[in-house]
Amino acid sequence: MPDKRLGQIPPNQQTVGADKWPFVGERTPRESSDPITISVSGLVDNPQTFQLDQFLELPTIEQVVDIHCVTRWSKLGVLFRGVLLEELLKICQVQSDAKFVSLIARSQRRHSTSLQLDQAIENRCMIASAYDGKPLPVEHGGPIRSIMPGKYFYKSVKWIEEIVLLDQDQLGYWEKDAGYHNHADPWQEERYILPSLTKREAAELMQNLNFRKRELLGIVCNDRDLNGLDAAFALLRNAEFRNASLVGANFEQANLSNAHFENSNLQSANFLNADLEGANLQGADMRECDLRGASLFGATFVRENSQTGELEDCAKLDSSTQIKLDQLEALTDIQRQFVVMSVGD
Ligand SMILES: Nc1nc2c(c(=O)[nH]1)N[C@H]1C(S)=C(S)[C@@H](COP(=O)(O)O)O[C@H]1N2
Ligand SMILES: [Mo]
Repeated sequence: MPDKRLGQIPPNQQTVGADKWPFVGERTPRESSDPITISVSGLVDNPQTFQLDQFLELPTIEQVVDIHCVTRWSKLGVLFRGVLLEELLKICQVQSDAKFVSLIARSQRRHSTSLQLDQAIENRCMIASAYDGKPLPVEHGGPIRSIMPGKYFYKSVKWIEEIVLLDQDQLGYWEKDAGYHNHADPWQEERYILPSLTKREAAELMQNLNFRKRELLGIVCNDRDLNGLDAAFALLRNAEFRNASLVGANFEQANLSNAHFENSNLQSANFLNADLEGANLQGADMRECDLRGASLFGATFVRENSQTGELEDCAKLDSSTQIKLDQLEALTDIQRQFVVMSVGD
C-alpha cells in the first residue's frame, strides 16, 4: 500500500525547494577498502551477503516518496528506484517469528535504525540506489540506502550494509540514546520521547540559571524569567521557552533543534554555533542576538497566514542581529526573504 498521504505536508513541517535536499547526520560512510556488500541475516532460512553488483541486479521498482525530516523540513515527491525489502525477504526466506528488522550502516558509528516488520512491508520499505533518475550521491547514502516511506527520515539508513531480522526490537542509534521516538509517525508528530526530569529538578535548574552542558530535552520554561541563563553546550531539543525572558542568555553550541522560542525576549542572546534546526523563533525579540555559525535548517522567524498570505508573528531582527548570509541558505524562501529584509543587508 503506497503512502496514502503522498503530496501532503504533515503538521509543523515546511517544504524545501524542489532542487534542495539537505544533508543530515553522517556525511560519509566508514573508510574502508573492503568491497561494498549488503547482508540479510537473523531470522531467515537463507541468509545472504550480496556483493554490490549482485545486489544491483535484483529486480527493482520505482516509487514516489515524500521525505519528512524530524527537524521540520519535508521534500515532497522524490522518485526512488530500488529493491523492495519484501523482495529481499522472499529471496532470504524470512521466518514467521521475525517481527522487527534492524538496518545497519557501513559507517564509523555503525549507525542503525529499526522497523516493525509488518509496517516496513506495508509501507514498501526499499533499498534505493537511485533517485529522480540519478545514482544516489554518497552524502545521501549512495550507492545504497534504505528508504522507509511514511516515517520521519531518521528511519531511513544511509550506506546500508546489514539487514537483521529479529523477534524483538533492537533500538537504533537515535532512538536508543538521543530520545528520538521509535514510532516516528510524522502525522502524529512522534518526534521525541520526553525526558524524565522532575518538576522540582527543573525548577532548581531554572532558579540557578544554569543549564550548561546539561541534557534537558523537552524542558518546559514557558513564561519564565531567565535573563542571563547559561545554557552553553546544553542538549535542549524540543525545549519550550515560549514568552520567556532570556536577555543575554548564552546558548553557544547548544542543541536547540525544534525548540520553541515563540514571543520570547532573546535580546543579546548568544547562539554561536548552536543547532537551531526546526526551532520556532516567531515573534521573538532577536535584536543584538549573535547567530553566527548556527545551523538553521527548518527554523522559522515568521508565520505566513495561509488565508491572506500576510506575514504574522514576525521575529524582531535588525542590523544589530549578527547572522551570515550563507547561513540563510538553509531557510525556506519566505523565511530567508524575511530575515534578509529585517537585517537589511
Ligand atoms: N548512516 C546514517 N544514516 C542516517 C543518518 C546518519 O547519521 N547516518 N541520519 C538519519 C537522519 S536523522 C536523516 S534526516 C536522514 C538524512 O538523510 P540525507 O542526509 O540524505 O538527507 O538520514 C538518516 N539516516
Ligand atoms: Mo533527521
